[in-house]
Amino acid sequence: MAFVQGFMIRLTAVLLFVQYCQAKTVSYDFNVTWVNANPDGLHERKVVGINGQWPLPVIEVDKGDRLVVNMYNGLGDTDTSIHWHGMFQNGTNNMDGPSMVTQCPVTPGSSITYNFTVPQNGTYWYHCHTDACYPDGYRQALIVHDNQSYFKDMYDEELTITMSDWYHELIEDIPFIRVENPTGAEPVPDSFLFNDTLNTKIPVEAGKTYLMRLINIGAFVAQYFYITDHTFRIVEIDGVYVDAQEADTLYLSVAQRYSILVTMKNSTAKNYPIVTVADSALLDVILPTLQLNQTNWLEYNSSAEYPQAVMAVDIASDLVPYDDMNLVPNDRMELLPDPDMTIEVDVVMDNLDNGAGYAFFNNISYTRPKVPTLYSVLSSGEYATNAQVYGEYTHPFILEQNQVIEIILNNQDTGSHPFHLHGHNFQVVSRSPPYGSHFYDFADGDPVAYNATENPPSSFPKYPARRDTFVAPPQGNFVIRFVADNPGVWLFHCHVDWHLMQGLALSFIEAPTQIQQSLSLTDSDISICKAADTAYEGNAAANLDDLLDLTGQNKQRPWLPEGFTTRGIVAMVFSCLSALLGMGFITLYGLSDIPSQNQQTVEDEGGGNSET
Ligand SMILES: *[C@@H]1O[C@H](CO)[C@@H](O)[C@H](O)[C@H]1NC(C)=O
Ligand SMILES: *[C@@H]1O[C@H](CO)[C@@H](O)[C@H](O)[C@H]1NC(C)=O
Ligand SMILES: *[C@@H]1O[C@H](CO)[C@@H](O)[C@H](O)[C@H]1NC(C)=O
Ligand SMILES: *[C@@H]1O[C@H](CO)[C@@H](O)[C@H](O)[C@H]1NC(C)=O
Ligand SMILES: *[C@@H]1O[C@H](CO)[C@@H](O)[C@H](O)[C@H]1NC(C)=O
Ligand SMILES: *[C@@H]1O[C@H](CO)[C@@H](O)[C@H](O)[C@H]1NC(C)=O
Ligand SMILES: *[C@@H]1O[C@H](CO)[C@@H](O)[C@H](O)[C@H]1NC(C)=O
Ligand SMILES: *[C@@H]1O[C@H](CO)[C@@H](O)[C@H](O)[C@H]1NC(C)=O
Ligand SMILES: *[C@@H]1O[C@H](CO)[C@@H](O)[C@H](O)[C@H]1NC(C)=O
Ligand SMILES: *[C@@H]1O[C@H](CO)[C@@H](O)[C@H](O)[C@H]1NC(C)=O
Ligand SMILES: *[C@@H]1O[C@H](CO)[C@@H](O)[C@H](O)[C@H]1NC(C)=O
Ligand SMILES: [Cu+2]
Repeated sequence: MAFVQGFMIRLTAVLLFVQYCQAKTVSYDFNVTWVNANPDGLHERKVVGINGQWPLPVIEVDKGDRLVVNMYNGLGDTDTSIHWHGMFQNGTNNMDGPSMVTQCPVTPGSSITYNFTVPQNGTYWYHCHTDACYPDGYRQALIVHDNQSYFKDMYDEELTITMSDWYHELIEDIPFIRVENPTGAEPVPDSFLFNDTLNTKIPVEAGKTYLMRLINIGAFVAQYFYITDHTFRIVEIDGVYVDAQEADTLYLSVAQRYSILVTMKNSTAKNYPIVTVADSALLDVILPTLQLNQTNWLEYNSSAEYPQAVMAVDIASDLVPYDDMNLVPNDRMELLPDPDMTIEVDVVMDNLDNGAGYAFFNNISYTRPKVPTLYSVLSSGEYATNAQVYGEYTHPFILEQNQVIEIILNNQDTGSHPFHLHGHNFQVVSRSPPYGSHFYDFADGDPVAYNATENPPSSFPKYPARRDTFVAPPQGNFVIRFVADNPGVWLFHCHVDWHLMQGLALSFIEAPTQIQQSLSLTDSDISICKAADTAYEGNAAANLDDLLDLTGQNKQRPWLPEGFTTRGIVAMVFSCLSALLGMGFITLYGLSDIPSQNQQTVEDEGGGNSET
């Protein structure tokens, strides 16, 4: 036995060594420019292309490779950056991509080189992380192949499939944060794409098993996924291998990934619909022209017909997706111990003094600092462990290295929100029960905050599912845990881009002293900042002389005076605008889910907030 064990250890070491030797560098040159595309066949528009192409290139690497992407911003009019969604960037926090968090925005005419190793496996994606730029097409799959996965012998071929919502207008041309939309109703997409197009026929061979990597690269809307008359096995979520689990329907919020094994039938007589259905519960208004469901096909036989999916009569009760809480990571990582630090946040949608709708963790709507937060860490010496340096409006939390962190999130909003943590995946230890007849449906009632008494640790899963994006149910709550074992500045935010725009984000400053020991500003970082006319030293207010003086920091707008309510603003706006025919539609989609309140309204106050 001892001999065998010793041999196995040596063999493993050799294999690891061989693997290490084989790790290669995969390089891409990205010249980012505007190109035209018409993916839904309804409307040609300007999209962000790479090297003159759109859809963008799928990045493919093997586990352990180094990925180098030289990006040139040839957009002419728009700043940009790339986030590698799900990549831990362990030791390379400066490669994470969000502007004003770990780098300055890359202005037109500037370049940046992203350069990091990929020790993870699985299905990821990359997307722009500067302002709201990825819905304009700047997003695509990033696949890490792993020929040592436990399911490597269980499939014949791999397929990568993205799904997304799609707008016909440039994001900057879609009105959103403004007094005419006080409830913050999200703009409704014009269509839903399947792998950046529609009516896709995927040729398959009878009897074969495919590993399908599914990624929702959308900006807002979650989607159901199923294949008529086929079940499948879930083997990966967000880069984490899970024990194969039979399922027939999935729910993918934006930014979530699932890998599934689908075994084909033996008969080539028919083609079968692959169906995606947009979660209409998220939409305030559904125009009759909006096609929520899409039929694509497993093509067994190109001379057979391509049947349209027969949709469930009642989507809410007939489409029951697999609950990701029940998945067990294949590595059997156990529930983390009781947390060293617990952060409890409420998700709130409310108005600020301009009457527009914003999003808050507790009472803070994330507002970008004057210096990228990572650069504040690097330039603040021993003050780096003082949260004050990072300004109130980046909503900073200082984490000590290797602490177990717990986030308790209470969603006071009537919509669901998919939360994403950079630099980590997290254990999903609790989530409030589903509401209504349907998984993420909202049933009338009051928000339910997490109650630790009712959820003792003994009720937590022994091997909790881990992922990097998880959905908070409407008016419900969730609890997640992770270990602060990755020094860096990491954003935790809602992945609905509209909500991020509204400020639904907070910052973790994880092990700042260790960050200072491993990273420093490079000449290239500095020249990117200079081109962007952005400070790269000092606190959130760009003050290097007095790191605790935040005078001049960017702030969220002031609160409305006491007594003003959303309902009041709606009433006011409506009375102002009812005179202006033609603006009706934009206004109306903002009016559809006004919470009823019995408080004073703007009208009761007999006055209005200024900016109308
Ligand atoms: C990027 O592409 C544009 C349009 O094709 C071209 O004019 C420009 O020279 C390219 N820039 C670089 C750095 O490759
Ligand atoms: C497994 O992948 C590595 C690269 O990560 C490659 O070098 C090796 O040849 C692959 N092995 C097999 C058996 O395909
Ligand atoms: C990427 O980083 C590695 C390690 O720091 C370095 O050796 C290599 O030269 C870098 N490559 C590029 C293209 O910058
Ligand atoms: C989806 O699109 C990507 C990018 O165009 C392509 O590489 C991939 O093969 C497509 N997937 C399928 C199943 O056709
Ligand atoms: C990555 O793959 C290896 C085997 O190829 C496995 O041991 C490891 O647990 C995987 N990582 C995750 C996060 O699933
Ligand atoms: C297809 O045929 C194989 C080999 O005969 C058999 O093992 C398998 O169960 C069949 N699959 C289905 C879905 O009937
Ligand atoms: C393909 O479908 C056609 C039309 O239904 C049918 O006549 C043909 O036999 C099928 N071919 C195979 C190989 O199953
Ligand atoms: C798909 O959804 C549209 C509404 O978006 C509906 O009119 C249509 O009947 C649905 N298609 C099927 C096949 O159910
Ligand atoms: C948030 O609440 C805290 C505690 O009540 C208060 O000190 C702080 O000023 C508030 N911040 C904002 C932006 O309202
Ligand atoms: C939490 O649940 C316990 C047990 O049901 C109950 O006694 C307590 O009042 C609850 N706490 C809150 C704040 O609702
Ligand atoms: C980062 O690397 C450190 C040191 O190798 C390791 O202990 C830690 O687990 C890693 N963290 C993540 C999130 O990969
Ligand atoms: Cu959200």
